[in-house]
Amino acid sequence: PVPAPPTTPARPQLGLQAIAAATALALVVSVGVALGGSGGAAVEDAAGTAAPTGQTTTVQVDALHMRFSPETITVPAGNRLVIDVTNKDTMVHDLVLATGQSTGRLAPGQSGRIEVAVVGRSIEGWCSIIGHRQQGMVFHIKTTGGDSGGGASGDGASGDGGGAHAMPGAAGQRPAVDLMKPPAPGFLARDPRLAPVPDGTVHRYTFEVAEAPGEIAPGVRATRWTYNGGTMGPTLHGRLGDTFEITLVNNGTMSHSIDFHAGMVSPDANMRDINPGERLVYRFRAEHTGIWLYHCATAPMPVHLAAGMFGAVVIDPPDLAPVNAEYLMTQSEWYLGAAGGPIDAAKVAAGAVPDLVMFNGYANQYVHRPLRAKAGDRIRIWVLDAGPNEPLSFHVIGTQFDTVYKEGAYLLRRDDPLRGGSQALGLLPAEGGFVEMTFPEPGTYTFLNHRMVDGDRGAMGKIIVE
Ligand SMILES: [Cu+2]
Repeated sequence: PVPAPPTTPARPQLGLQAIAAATALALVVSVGVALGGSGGAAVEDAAGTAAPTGQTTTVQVDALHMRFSPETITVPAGNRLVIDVTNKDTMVHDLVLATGQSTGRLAPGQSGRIEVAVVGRSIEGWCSIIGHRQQGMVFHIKTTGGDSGGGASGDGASGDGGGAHAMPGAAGQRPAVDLMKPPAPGFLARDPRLAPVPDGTVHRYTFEVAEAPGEIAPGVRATRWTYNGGTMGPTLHGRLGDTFEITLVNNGTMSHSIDFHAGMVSPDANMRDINPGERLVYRFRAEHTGIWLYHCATAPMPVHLAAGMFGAVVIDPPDLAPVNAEYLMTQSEWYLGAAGGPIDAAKVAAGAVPDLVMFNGYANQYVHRPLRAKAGDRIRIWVLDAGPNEPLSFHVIGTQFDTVYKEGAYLLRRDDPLRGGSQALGLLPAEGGFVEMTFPEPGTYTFLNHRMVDGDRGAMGKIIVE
């Protein structure tokens, strides 16, 4: 007998799940054949316990911008259903139902039809092109006046399309947040420009800690823990040798603190937890140039940081080249808890996949409120990865960096004799630097975390060049 190959403890379990899934699939297929039986693709019965009414409901559904519109339709139980789908998008889509019917692939401009004999229960649908369902191309059929429970959902998910799902894209369901939704018309993005160094060599600030409600993505509100009210604290900007004096005031309901990487001080007193109603003065001198993280250092640290208690200190290197504009992008993550509530500390502790990855405290804010430049402009973008967990590979589509500065040193300079160029500034949590670039011609240049799943979770923005 052949000895069993060594396996990790997880593998047999995965194998069993796979077998179970295959068995379940085989069952569904055989039931489908038995019920459908008309020679074509297997079609599952959708009638449930509803008696046929003899009526037909016809709906028009458009596929556009990676969405079905309308996304949810309601059909009187017992009616026949005809769905006419028109692909108004610029790419190929289809609509398949959990019961087995499909429009087939639809080229842009093409239409297709699905007919359901009798609808008696909820049915889920989606676009079957790989990745589209995870991007949010889902479709819900609901019934009135009949057995609307326990629908054909395809993967055991609930038929309640309005609910938030914890894991984006898990089991092909709509992500917890719809990042394709625009923010409200009055939405103001955080100013992405780095303000100039203020006068003087001593910079005094008061940071008030408060737990405050706010928006972190279009339509997504949460209770952030903040320095001065924002998802990210104020940006401090100074020169080598400057002194910073920050008075931290705890107006929150729990202990908080602050840790400035930009200074060298004993953590014991300066970074201590202060309780609600207390204050402390934190003083440091800028001994080294660069972009530095500050964050709350109260346990559990990743929770306090991700909840909004972080920011940037920029200490200019002495010989910075002139540029047309200077920006700052700080990446952080959010782990959604209850609607409007605080961050989910259990997700953070588990190292879960973040629900949102954002620049300057709001997912995709510069997609909706782009930066602007002119062809030929030279810009500098300071970049900081606040984390707490995700790395950042900062890339701008359509241009190259001719100057890269990371963690206190130039990796590349504009007059590089080898004509070297750079495509991404790679940063681990708490690392920072800047990149400089020019724009060859007018267009829309997207900047993003080229760890693309994080770009797709909101670490993205646009620069419109005229
Ligand atoms: Cu804190």
